[in-house]
Amino acid sequence: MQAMDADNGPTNALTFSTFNDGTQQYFDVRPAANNPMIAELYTTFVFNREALATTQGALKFNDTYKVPVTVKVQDNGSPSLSTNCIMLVTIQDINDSPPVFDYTSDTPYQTNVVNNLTAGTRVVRLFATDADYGVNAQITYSFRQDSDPLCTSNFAINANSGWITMSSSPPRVSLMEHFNM
Ligand SMILES: [Ca+2]
Ligand SMILES: [Ca+2]
Repeated sequence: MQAMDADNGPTNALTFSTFNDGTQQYFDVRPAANNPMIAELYTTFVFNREALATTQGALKFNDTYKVPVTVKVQDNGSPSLSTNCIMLVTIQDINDSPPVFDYTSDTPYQTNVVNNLTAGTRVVRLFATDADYGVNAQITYSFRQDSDPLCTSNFAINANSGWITMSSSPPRVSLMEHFNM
């Protein structure tokens, strides 16, 4: 950011600082090496988008988080005059959260099918969530490549919805089969 001071002489020496409004702890402002009228804003904190809901001072706009920071610029005159500038720093997402299924080891997905189900019959729906944002949170469902061939020959999975359906009619499964998908 750049500031100007209409005065001349030594009073146009400017000092930049972060304003003490709660988020100053995350930022540091320093004059540019070759121009004292320009200040550069640095972070002193490792932001984590998934933790911003509990980060002091972070503001949520739809699914985007912004952190306000107020920079104060003051001259060297007497009395010293100053101006504040409020900026909103958008915290962008990185893909650091894997999708997670909504089951636990105590409550695995399980369902029973009978031999006379027709192709297309819905069997069970998988559901996963991803704490990231945008494309980083888009989920595609598929069977593992090393899935039991009996599984992949009898069931289909919808990549978008997570629904597993019967894919063959008549089914080629025994009533007692168990599948790991
Ligand atoms: Ca992710
Ligand atoms: Ca993330």
